[in-house]
Amino acid sequence: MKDYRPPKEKKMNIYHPPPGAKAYDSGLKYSSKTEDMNGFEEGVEFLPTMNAKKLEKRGPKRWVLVAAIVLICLFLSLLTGFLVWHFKYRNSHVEKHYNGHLRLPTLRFMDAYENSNTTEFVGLANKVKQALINIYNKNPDVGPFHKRTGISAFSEGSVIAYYWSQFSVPKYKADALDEAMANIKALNQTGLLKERNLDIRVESLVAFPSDPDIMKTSWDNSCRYALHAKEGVITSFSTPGFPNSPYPSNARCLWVLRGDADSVLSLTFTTFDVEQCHTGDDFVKVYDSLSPVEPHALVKLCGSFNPSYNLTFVSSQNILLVMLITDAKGRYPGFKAEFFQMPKQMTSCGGVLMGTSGNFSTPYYPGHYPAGVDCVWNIMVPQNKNVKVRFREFFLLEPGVPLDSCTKDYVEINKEKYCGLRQSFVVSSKTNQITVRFHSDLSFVDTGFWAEFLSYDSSDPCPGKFTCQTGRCIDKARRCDGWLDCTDASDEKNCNCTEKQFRCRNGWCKPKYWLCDGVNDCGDNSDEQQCQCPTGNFKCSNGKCIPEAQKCNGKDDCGDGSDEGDCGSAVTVACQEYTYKCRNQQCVNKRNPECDDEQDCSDNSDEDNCNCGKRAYNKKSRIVGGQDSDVGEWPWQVSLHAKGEGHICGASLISDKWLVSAAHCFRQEQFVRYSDPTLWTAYMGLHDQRDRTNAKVQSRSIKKIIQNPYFNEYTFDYDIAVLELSSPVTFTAEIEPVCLPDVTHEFPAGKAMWVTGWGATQEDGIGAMILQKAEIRMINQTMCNTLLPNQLTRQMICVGILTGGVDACQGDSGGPLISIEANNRFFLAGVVSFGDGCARRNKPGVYTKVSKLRNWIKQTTGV
Ligand code: 4AZ
Repeated sequence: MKDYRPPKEKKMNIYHPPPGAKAYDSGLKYSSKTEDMNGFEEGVEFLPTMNAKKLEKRGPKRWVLVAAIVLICLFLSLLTGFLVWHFKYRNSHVEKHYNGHLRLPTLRFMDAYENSNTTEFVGLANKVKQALINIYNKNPDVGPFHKRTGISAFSEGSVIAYYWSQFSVPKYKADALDEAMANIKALNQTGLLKERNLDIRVESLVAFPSDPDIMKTSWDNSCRYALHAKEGVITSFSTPGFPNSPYPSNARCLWVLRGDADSVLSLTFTTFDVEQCHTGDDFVKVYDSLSPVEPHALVKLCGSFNPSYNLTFVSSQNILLVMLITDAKGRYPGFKAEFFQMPKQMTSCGGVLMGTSGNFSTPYYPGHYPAGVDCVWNIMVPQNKNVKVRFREFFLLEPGVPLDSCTKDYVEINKEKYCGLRQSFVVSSKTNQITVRFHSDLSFVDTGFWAEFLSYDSSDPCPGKFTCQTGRCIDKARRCDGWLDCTDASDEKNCNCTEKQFRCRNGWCKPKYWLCDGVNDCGDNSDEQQCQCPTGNFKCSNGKCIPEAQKCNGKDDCGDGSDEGDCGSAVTVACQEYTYKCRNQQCVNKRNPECDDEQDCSDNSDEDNCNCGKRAYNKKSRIVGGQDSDVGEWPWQVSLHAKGEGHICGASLISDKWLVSAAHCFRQEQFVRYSDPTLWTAYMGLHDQRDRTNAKVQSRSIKKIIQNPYFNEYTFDYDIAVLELSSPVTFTAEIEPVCLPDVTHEFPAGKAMWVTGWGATQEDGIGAMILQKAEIRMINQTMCNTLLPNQLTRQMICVGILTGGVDACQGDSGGPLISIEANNRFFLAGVVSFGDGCARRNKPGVYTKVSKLRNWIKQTTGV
């Protein structure tokens, strides 16, 4: 290029071909003769004649050349675009996996089909594989993309073959493949297909897309087990290494369980402890099939269950598949399970029930009912009577089913369907007959129901009582008292309000002192409307109205801090009485920031010492009201025994060596010095008072009892004490500390809380043997003062169910009142202190307010 000189204006460089060379051909023809270039000869500069690489720089030939280059570039980019589209998008493939099964109606099952190493298995598997490929090849949306098919098992029912198929399909054809596989039956048009040269018939062919979680290829598939039940024998199996070492990580373990033809299997997990559902991806799934397909999944289990939780499942055929999927993290023991076979007829259910009363339940209750059953009970009571059915327990919950649709498992009576979890309810008939139908579909099962039927006199269904429209009988005094005692509210309809009541807009009568208490008692909120602040104002917790602009301005305009307590995300603000103080002395204006698993303080001190308030066992809290707890449900609960007297008070574990209880439990009495620590023994991990020697129980003597110095024996003000254990306890699944709320922690009125203890189960009654639990609600301080006049101090809260019937009682004192806070963490909101009797109407229990005494606990125990 060094010979090139820039061309002068309007002058052209002309290419001189070397002797014998052809003119440059760009598609347009140029003459190389200079005479053709009239008028352009002057000033023409020439490139060296021998430089064949030099191109003409000017003149029409150059434009043609440029156009040609542009066209070529355009063509090349189009080609590149097409190739990218073709290979990256149009031709990019996705892997698709399906599981399914089919029936071979002309064959008879033989034992050899149970073992995949036998020649019989291999021979039949090859035939079925080929039959499936033939079927796939009939559809252009399926056949061309088929990669692999395998037969995983055979079972009885003529012969049922379980298979999996893998496809590699261009992305844009994946939906068509899904659709074709969902209608795979249609490919097998006649429904009964005799495969040419294969000598087998295929029917009832189904395919389901595999769960992508299950299809990961990097699993260690080495744990596969095949077990066949023996007549009259219970067979046990467990996860590899159980209980001495954790189950393998990144594993997919399968247990194929079988029974003899015409039997069904009963499977029970006797111990179950895998990774918590919310922290990892480990789970166990049980299928009513030998294919791991969602439409035949009976249950998906994760976390841990205490031994008393019923984990029994019954198959609808003589097969079950148990699958354990584990991820890379976590070290958990796994499960131990047992199964046995029983005759299929035992699953039969329903029938005719006669008499004046009786009981009936879903098959295997309280074990889980089988999938795919239909039961019909025709109930008939004497001719001159009517009949009602009371469902005592009702658990028909299926994942993903809206409670108002009951599309899967349900009970049907008088054309109305019932499903989900329900508290005791009654359905009545206006004749002497009623028909109860129960249906379970092919997937996901629950424990079902147990119910009783009763005959009643149609002219007087509830002698001496009020009859709800649902058929339930309630005390006459409960009619028009403002409480909804009938589930359909029929006890509160058509009432004349008394002078102590006001009339809601919807016509209901409610006690006057419920007006403006912050709770929507009327249902239409009319009891709270006259007391609202004018628009543009904020209503403080103490009822005061302040301009909206003063909310979250860093100043306590309400006087109770309620305008500054909850201002969204934590922001460092000037410290006030109601703002949470971090260890670095900075304050944040987020409500209840401690141990909520979010960093709110810049030094993260709000999340320090948060090894508390979590329980190891899964808990499905299904019933409201006093009832038996499960083992490990309240792992901070402590039973305090006094020498020679047994259980006296409850307490809560707050660290490995400190307990919180009520000061009044340790009063100096004339003959017994309850303040003497040597009198007491604390039992941790206790469930049943009769079983204190259980290995899960840890007992300790008491080293120190510190009553709050302000405790008042007469008013029960400051009713709190801390107790030091003689030596620390070891935390286990049944023994864990509870979290303590910060001084600024707020528990709003109406919040549900749990109270637990071995106290009396009725006023003047005797203590419970099994730890009891009851769900109650926080009541606002104004209402508490109205209901328990002149009794409450600022160190007390009142909590209960004002209709009565649920409460703490004698022997529960000192025990925990628990609030479930952010991320399912359990906080000690109160200590059982006293009450006006037990479970009386309008007489909630009184509890020591722990948040108020948080600093004192810290000072005395360091916790
Ligand atoms: C008691 O005597 C007691 N209803 C505890 C709580 C209540 C009543 C009595 C609350 O230990």
